[in-house]
Amino acid sequence: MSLRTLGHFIDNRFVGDGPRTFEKRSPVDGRVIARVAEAGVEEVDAAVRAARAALQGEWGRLDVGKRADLLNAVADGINRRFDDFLEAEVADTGKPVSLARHLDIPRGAANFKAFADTVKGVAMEAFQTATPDGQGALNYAIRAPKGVVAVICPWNLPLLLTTWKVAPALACGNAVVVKPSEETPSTATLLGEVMDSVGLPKGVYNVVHGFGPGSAGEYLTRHPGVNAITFTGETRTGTAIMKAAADGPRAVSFELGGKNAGIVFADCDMDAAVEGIARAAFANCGQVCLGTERVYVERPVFAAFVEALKRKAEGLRPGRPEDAQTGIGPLISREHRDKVLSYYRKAVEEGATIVTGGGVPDMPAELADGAWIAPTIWTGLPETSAVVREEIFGPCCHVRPFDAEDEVVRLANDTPYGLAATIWTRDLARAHRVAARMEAGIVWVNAWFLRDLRTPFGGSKASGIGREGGVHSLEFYTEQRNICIKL
Ligand code: NAD
Ligand code: 6OH
Repeated sequence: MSLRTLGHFIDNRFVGDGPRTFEKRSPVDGRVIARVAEAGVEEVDAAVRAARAALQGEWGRLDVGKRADLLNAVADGINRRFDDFLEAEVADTGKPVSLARHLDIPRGAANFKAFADTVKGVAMEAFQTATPDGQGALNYAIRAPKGVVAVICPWNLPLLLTTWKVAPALACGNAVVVKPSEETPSTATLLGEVMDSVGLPKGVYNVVHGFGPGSAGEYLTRHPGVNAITFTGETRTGTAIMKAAADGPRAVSFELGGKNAGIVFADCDMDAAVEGIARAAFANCGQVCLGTERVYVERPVFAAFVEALKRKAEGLRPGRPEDAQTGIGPLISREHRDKVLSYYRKAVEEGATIVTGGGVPDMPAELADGAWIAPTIWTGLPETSAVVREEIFGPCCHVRPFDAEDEVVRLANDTPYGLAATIWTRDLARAHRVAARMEAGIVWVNAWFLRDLRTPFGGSKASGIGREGGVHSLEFYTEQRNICIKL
């Protein structure tokens, strides 16, 4: 593939032939695949001003039905250019084509359809109020957009997570400035072409490229013209962004890190549990915030479970994304691999038994500069070890036996995070009981990553602030204005 040049998308035009650019490398073989413009203060300011102007123009007057029509047109536009999105997402991330074809790109389109539907059916709150003259008053609350929304995105599911925030923001009538991850600049940029082609008014959707601190991310979150910030990424970054949002202050919606538990009871459908935990631990090379890096298995089935999970891990063939035999792609970058490998070393220092993996697989010479890593399973670590407590964000998990329900609930909840949990059992009463006791924003029973876009999504504890999804997104992307009419 030829070297791509990616500019910012501001006021429905691509800009960015300035002096500041950075290189995007392929995670598969380390080749430079794109040269990307890096936004400075001026470009970020231009994007925020374009968004503000859009709110004051035609977009600000468009009724909800027309906005919903445009969102549906964006979804159709993504589907029309499905192969372009697929190619761009796979090039940036190195993930298997089969995964992006079934998850990332369809969810990009589905997010727009879902929020087009949601916003059309939103009801108003109204009260009849008694007054001393007996005539009464009518109170009702309308929803207005928050204004200019900054959307800061990570690299693991780029289109899926960007559109998960852009779609409700636009459905509610906001204008957005998106800052994609420096690792995955392509699909948000391509989305600009779709937005323009379906007639989205100028300045409603803007994209600025760059890094976090001292770059586009920080400039955007500090910009006083931004009314609200929605962010998906690491908890530590969320803390930095919240400090920036304190000036104003501006509202934040945060989807942050996780260290999610998988709980396998002895009465489960074992094949389904092994399959489900394997996906939760290794899909997208373990780079899913909802993934399972801590697995607790009831003692009678512990040995059999570990053995079956090992076979699954060893069956995942690393390879080129387009190869149908490929079961696992590389990590996003060599830098991220250094971080994951530091945990692989730490596990050994902390006394883990390595069931499988633990290092870097042998790859053919042409892929040797990629960010390849072996899916890894450990046992035998204390709950206090860094590997069991900290989010690694790689294809790995620690498996530990348990004996009692209360014990496993305590173990699963003993974490600063609270994003997700997955429970495997055939006992319905136990499923409800244990699910309700999980300190997590989403709990799956006999499933993982099964999503209904109308449900509230977000994290407890250090895993986030707020809930998005369906009507819950309205709480963040709109502000209610109460109107009191004396009758
Ligand atoms: P990250 O926090 O390093 O970066 C996310 C984005 O923030 C990037 O665009 C980055 O450039 C930007 N950024 C970094 N520092 C910034 C700053 N000071 N100000 C403004 N912007 C800044 O996260 P990542 O490494 O891209 O993604 C992996 C992390 O995201 C993991 O922790 C994962 O759990 C989390 N994640 C959470 C969810 C969820 O729904 N809870 C979903 C996906 C990923
Ligand atoms: C994290 O890596 C995955 C997040 C998923 C969603 O936000 C979603 O809407 O499915």
